Amino acid sequence: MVCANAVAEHGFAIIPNVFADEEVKNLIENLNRLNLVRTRAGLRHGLKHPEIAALAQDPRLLHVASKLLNDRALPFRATVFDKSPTANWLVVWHQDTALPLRKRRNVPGWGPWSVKEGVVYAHAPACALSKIVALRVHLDDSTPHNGPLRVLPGTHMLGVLSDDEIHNLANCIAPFDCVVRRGGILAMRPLIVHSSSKSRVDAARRVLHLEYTASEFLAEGLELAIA
Ligand SMILES: O=C(O)CCC(=O)C(=O)O
Repeated sequence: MVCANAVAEHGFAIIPNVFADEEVKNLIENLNRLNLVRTRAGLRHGLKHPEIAALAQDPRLLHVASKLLNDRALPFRATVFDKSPTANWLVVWHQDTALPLRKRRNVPGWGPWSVKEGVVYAHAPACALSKIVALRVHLDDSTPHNGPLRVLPGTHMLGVLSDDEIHNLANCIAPFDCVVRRGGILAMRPLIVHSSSKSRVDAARRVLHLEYTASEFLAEGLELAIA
């Protein structure tokens, strides 16, 4: 079930049928019951909700994450991406380079800094980002029509890229649409260049995006916040 070679080579892999339909239904019901303060695209800082924190500790997810990290796996951030007819959005090509940290500390290679919903963030260097893996749990089928995540395979190996470099890569690498059935997982490295389009249909496309690392200390004196 774990495709560490595919993730190492391409920066992503799809693992189908990890959660049964009933488990996904329960998770959606739990999420619906929470009084979520959401952004337009979904919800940040999901690990403060016990239901989401418990899912992040699911042995199946920890097993996949620790195989990909080749070490233990600690969940440190959860984001719900909720694309629907009432909240239809797109994201342009980018890499995930901002990390939540406990405290601001000026360390070479880290920054610029910002604060989102009370949590301190810094853009991180490639050496820190290479120690992270994300597992995206699909709460709905993602299809070619409802704005699936789209990736540029292999770009996770190119380090932190400028906007111009990302733009040029998007013009010369064929994108791959990560179509994943409900209950399946997409494993991805944060540095893979990715985007998603607006949905063209009425079907919702909800994803729980969980990030894992082996240690909260990614650099001298910088500790990840659990967010
Ligand atoms: O779920 C999506 O469509 C976008 C996800 C994304 O942009 C991200 O993880 O940074």
